[in-house]
Amino acid sequence: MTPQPGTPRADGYYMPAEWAPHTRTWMLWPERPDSWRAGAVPAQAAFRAVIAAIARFEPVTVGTSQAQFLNASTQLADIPNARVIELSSDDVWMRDCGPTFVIDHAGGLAAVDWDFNAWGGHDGGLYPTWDIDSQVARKVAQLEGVTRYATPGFVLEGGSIHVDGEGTLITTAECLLHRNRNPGLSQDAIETYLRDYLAVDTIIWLPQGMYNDETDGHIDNFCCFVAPSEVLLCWTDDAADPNYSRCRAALAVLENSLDAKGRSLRVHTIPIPSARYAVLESEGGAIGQVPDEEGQPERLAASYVNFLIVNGGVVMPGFDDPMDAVARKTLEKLFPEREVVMVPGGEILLGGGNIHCITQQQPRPTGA
Ligand code: KQY
Repeated sequence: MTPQPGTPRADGYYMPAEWAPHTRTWMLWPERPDSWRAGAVPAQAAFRAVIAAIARFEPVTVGTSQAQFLNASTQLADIPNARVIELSSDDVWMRDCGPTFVIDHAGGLAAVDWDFNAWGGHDGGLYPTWDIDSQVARKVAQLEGVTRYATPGFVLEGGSIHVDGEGTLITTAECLLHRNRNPGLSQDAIETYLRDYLAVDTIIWLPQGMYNDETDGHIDNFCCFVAPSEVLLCWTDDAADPNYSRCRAALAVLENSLDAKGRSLRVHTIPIPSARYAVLESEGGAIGQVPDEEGQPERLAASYVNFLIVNGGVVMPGFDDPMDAVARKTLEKLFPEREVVMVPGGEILLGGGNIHCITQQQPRPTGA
């Protein structure tokens, strides 16, 4: 299927908010040994728990390699709402290599297939080849039989944007303006892509995302919309935490921004869990910390904002941390009509992301 000419906006499509109804959630199955320790066995158990949690609320489609198809099918066999399909990928980050779905007001669904370069290509990207990931969005669009809009020459990951479905988008300059994404494009030219492909009018640029996030500061690990004109921002009051200044810089921007409908934003905050570090693997499991370039243990970008809103629920990561209970209460207050389900997120974090990063919602068009 050749991509659709023109742009989604010109054809009446827009990206709905994550809280709008879904048809399903798409995921990929972990296997890659340089991302997932111990033969990916602990990661597969963690993914299984996420799949089971989401499947309580809506169907989940899980793509696997040919080699993992039977294993995944067996492990997920008792989750009735989970479907396993053979859909190869380089790793598991469906948010980033999968399509961004857009809908119209007449029951239509389409997919945006952004260029993908594994978070930076050969200038700081996270794996050396990404050609299989680059085909994931196209394969999902074909499986669903929907129109696909491609953006040749324009790199974007789904985790680097959040929308309110009413014309506003939030992102970070750290990621979208990074030299390893679209070095030939000005901020204005990048905004034009976002306006044309997602039908947004107002773009709010936070300076940075979470400290040491290997995605170069994806917004979905730092700040998100929780309702029209309401956002949730990671927060720490510990001045020694490298996130301290990042949180304050983001707050200053959010407090001085209006959304596409001219409303001020109400900013809610959620604590950052205690510092967590990458671990070295041995035969027996984790034995030590991975040093960063200065020889310090590598801080992981743990965040409770990396949750997924599903039909009637919110599936959030927990870190076996004293802040888990506070974070859960925060989401329960913000989403009183949804059930908040906390799933262990530590193993997924070791791979470089969390629940939002490994999922992609397919909105249910409601306008027909
Ligand atoms: O969206 C994400 N958090 C992707 C992270 C990729 C990590 C690869 N090791």
